Amino acid sequence: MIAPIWGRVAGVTTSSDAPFGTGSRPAQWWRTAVVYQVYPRSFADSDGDGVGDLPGITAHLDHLERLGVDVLWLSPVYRSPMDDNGYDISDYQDIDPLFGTLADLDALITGCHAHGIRLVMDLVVNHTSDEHPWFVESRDPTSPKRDWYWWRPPRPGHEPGTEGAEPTNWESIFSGSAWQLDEASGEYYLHLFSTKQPDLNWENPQVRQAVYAMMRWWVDRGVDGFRMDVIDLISRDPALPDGPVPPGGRFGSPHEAVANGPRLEEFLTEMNREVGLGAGHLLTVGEMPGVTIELARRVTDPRRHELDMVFSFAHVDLDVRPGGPKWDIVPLPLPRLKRTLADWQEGLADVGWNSLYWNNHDQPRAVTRFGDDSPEHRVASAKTLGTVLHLHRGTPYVYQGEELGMTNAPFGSIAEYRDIESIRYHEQALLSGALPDAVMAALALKGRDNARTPMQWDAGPHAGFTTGTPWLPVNPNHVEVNAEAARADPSSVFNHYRALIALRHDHPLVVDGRFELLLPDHPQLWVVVREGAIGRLVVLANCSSQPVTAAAGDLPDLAGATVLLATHPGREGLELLPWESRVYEVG
Ligand code: TEU
Repeated sequence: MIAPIWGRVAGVTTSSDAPFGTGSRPAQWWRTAVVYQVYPRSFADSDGDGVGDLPGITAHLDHLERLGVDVLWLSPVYRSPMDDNGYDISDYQDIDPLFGTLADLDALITGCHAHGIRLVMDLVVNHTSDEHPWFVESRDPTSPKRDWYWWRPPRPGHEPGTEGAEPTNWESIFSGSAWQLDEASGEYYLHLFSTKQPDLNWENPQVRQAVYAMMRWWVDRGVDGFRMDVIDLISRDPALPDGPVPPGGRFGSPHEAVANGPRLEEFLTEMNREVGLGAGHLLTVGEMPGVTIELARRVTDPRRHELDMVFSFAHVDLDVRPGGPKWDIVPLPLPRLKRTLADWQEGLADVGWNSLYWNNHDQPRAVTRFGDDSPEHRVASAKTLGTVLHLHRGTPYVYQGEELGMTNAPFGSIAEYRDIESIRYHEQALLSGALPDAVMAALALKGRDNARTPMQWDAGPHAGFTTGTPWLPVNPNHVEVNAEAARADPSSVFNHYRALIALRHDHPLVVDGRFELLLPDHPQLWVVVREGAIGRLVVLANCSSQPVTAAAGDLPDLAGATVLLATHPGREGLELLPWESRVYEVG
């Protein structure tokens, strides 16, 4: 593995064999790092029950080391009733038996560190499970924990349980009302996600202290940071105002009242201080579906001691009709995608830091969505998408299977879906009169199970993921698209990602070069320049399935430039094949 070049960025040298989490680390080590996300349920099953688990991950760390990634972000493995595959947590300080034990997690941390990889936990504290002891206690109106959640009486003048009696008109992100009536007390509780994910009340200082204590416990256990689930939702407008109702709709959007709320940054600063997140060796990344560039600049400004970086949704919301749900899909012209990423590059150029991602466990597969997953173009388009993203300035995130060019899944009927969001959307959309074919078409493009089919390890039964029956069927294309074949093939997507990651470790311009987007309106070409005192890199990419010829006058002078990485090695000239891309080093 290529040793990270911590010193080059921070101007400080450090011993790369110092134990993780101890000693002094240079500030902002994550600027040179690449993060790999593991969705444990779908990564590797060690015990044949059809569900991935912790020992399965530990057994595959060689795959991550070979790829060269620096950090593993682990989606939730905590105790959970699994209503939302672990994003509904009933015990923050234990592991769900489905995934293993605390001892298995300790073994994973040790194994990661032995492979030179840090481990970042998912932190889901906007809500708990309704089976968390805090919420169970909170159901009693006289309990001191009543105020730990958002309990409210019915709307004045309405009987509990009748239509319109919900305290606000808010729609849950998983469809239907965001309020659930508790028959025993006659009051409702708020759940922005499923009914089994009641929202915590961050206004209550005891809630915050309980969360910080839990986080300190994990840091003491040896984890290297946190990815914070929907952290932009933790502060609300205390008046809980109704949201605007779209024409013909029944519910209003809670967005204005709950996203980027008035105390968000106060809470983040407090968390940073109370947990010691600024100690230098930890990585924090906040998932923020509603974040703006302006807010991201503040939250990731190191002087404010909030977060290291955030996940913006700007580029993954572009194929949605403005203001509409994620299922209301519109075509996405390349210039809009380029412009959006460039706006974030420019917005955070002098202050703060970007995260870079195409994929995660909630998004469809990038090669299907932004590339071309046909047999002719799958490999080249997966490589080119990787090249373009990793040559932006920020910390890239690779989602399991992305490094193989895994594609969306060919689900046939709703019975094949397992994701609560997809199932609830299907049910609610049909109830409100949507055409079944349109609903299935939207699910095929955007359903989260596309990202959750099992990791494709080899061409054997169930792709080598399990010896049992997988909880979600493997994609039949695992016969060709799999890790074993990819590792052995020098021209695979895997080896291209490996080279991209090595380039980030080796080349200071990839980390810190000034970013410039050229030809912003070109419908096929994506051209990026990264420039610094030591020279410049030029990324020339054809992001289309047709050939294209670039005009020399439109590009920087490439005379004498060296090609550092290419989808089609050995080719020269300005005519690019479909999805061909090159990274040039100039001067
Ligand atoms: O997701 C938050 C979120 O708003 C979306 O990405 C969501 O998954 C949905 O697709 C929007 O339509 C986070 C987690 O990443 C997700 O897996 C959880 O289901 C959700 O929070 C609740 O914890």
